[in-house]
Amino acid sequence: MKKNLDKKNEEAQTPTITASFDAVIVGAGFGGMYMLHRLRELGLRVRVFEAGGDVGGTWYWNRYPGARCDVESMQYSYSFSEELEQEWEWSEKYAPQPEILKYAGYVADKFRLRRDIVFNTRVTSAIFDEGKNHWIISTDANNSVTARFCIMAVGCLSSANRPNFKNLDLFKGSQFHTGEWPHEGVDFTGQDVAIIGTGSSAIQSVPLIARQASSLTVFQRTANYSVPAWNSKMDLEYQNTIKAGYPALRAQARGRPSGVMFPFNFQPALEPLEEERDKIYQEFWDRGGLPFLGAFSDLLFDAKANETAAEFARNKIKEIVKDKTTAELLCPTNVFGCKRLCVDSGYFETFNKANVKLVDISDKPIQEFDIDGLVTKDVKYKFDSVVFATGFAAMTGSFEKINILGRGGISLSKKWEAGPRTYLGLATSGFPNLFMITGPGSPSVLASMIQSIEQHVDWIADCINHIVKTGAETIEPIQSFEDDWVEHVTEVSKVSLRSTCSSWYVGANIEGRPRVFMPYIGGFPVYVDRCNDVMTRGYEGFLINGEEGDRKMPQIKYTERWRVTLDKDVMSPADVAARNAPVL
Ligand code: N01
Repeated sequence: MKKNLDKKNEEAQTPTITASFDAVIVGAGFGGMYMLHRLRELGLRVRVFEAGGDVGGTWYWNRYPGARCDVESMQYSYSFSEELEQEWEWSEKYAPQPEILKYAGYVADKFRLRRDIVFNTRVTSAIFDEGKNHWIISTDANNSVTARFCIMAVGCLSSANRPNFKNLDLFKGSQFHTGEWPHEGVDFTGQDVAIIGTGSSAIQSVPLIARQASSLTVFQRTANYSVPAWNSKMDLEYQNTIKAGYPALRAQARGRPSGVMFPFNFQPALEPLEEERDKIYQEFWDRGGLPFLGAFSDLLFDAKANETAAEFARNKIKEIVKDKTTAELLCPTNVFGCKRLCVDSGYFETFNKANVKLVDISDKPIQEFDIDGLVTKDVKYKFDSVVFATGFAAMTGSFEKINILGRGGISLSKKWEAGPRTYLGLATSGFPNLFMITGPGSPSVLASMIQSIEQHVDWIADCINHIVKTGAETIEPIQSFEDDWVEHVTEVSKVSLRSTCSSWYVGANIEGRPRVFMPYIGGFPVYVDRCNDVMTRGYEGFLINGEEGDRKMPQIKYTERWRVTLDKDVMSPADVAARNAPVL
């Protein structure tokens, strides 16, 4: 067996090289697109490989009915080009998936990105050649190229989780995963449909599928909190006001732990009396969406404070859902906002429809599928189609799909077996010249994604430019700095209630994965400050050409715009951790 494996590795390490580049980028979502733009500006020869048929990444694949962004459109957009900011017009407060995809296409056209992107091509391996200090990148098109730098822009939520249900192959109906939705759409008219999962994807798609299907059965393992989006057509006056002051808005957003600007109440939740507190909750509920978490300062730090928000949200569900048993089952019992808070348009209301049924599988899991449906402990359900809204192998899943081998042939999957280990979520020791955009250990999914992406890309572009300009060959994190960062990421996560439940943030949505809090929860500006310091100190914590010290001061070009001022009015988990004190 070992012999076979050795042979396989040998074959993998001697591919025929068809081209050489300065940099290869894996993925043409918002991260890969912007990385390409920056590296081309620096005069590098770059090639992007993308598994999908066009740009857009997560927005290319997630085409399920109702898919839309949960960050307001005016903030969920690139900020690097003022011209782009000014000319693009969003049609709704929260943009729907087709419009975000159109935006990605528009950016690709405007900056002529597609000419350096190879579509419909999945990278299968990236192997570091220590003799030549370059990466050999192979694809499923039987093609291998080399590159000095390899940048993983593979996304945080891109590897669909399809639970291994017994006998699923026997099922003769249609199967869909929300994260890999057919491009031609799906017509459920006249069908009995099942949906498994009640996370954001289900919460967005359930109301629309219920409008079409004859019947919809929702299989719920864990109830989820959701705040209404109150989505609306874009108010032109609002859009113009934002466009007139975009730099100020972006700067304010960068100062916030979440990287998003929204009203925030500095008061602790237990300070006002119940009646006054509920009035404040109602105000934030009426604004809708994720900003509800800003109703009080300590909702994600103090369990008692959190329970007041949880109770408010549960009461809303009970007000909306007419059937008492269904309403009770839909009421979550875990910490409010611990799993990613969902944002909906009529999710709970949908359970008042005669054709929609909720099945609680929390203690009666799905046992198996059969030819025309599925079986739980004691009930058999029949349906024509099943929708898996079962989420993703978050943060690390897309890395695991690629055979990434660093120094000494060490595999990244092996190195990350007990949880991802990175320095700042940007790079990992033993893998020289390999960068990741919004990798585990960076704020990524806990901040506005495009903002997180832009900050990483600018930092990586400046770093690569420095290596190239100084004539150095390699850069990679120092093990001890990486270890300290991993420890810090874990320590900071403990001050937040978000670390307390079985969410995809900790990998607990999938059986057998290590339980590690993966994104950096210390706050976007705190993190950005750290990245800036590392750069200003000549890439502190990195080995350059295998050596520490004797730093040449870097020329900082793109990272300059990320010199943020921490918004001291808003509670940052890193601040809290540093003070080692509970929040008021
Ligand atoms: O995935 P999820 P998602 N048997 O992991 C259940 C982003 N996003 O695709 O909670 C039965 O949240 C699982 O149950 P449990 C956003 O960041 C954004 O909905 O693990 N059930 C859960 O209910 C979001 O958080 C938008 O007990 C099983 C569901 O499947 C992230 O993507 C829109 C199961 C999965 O929920 C992921 O959201 C959509 C099993 N074996 C997504 N396995 C925006 O608005 C899993 N489940 C931008």
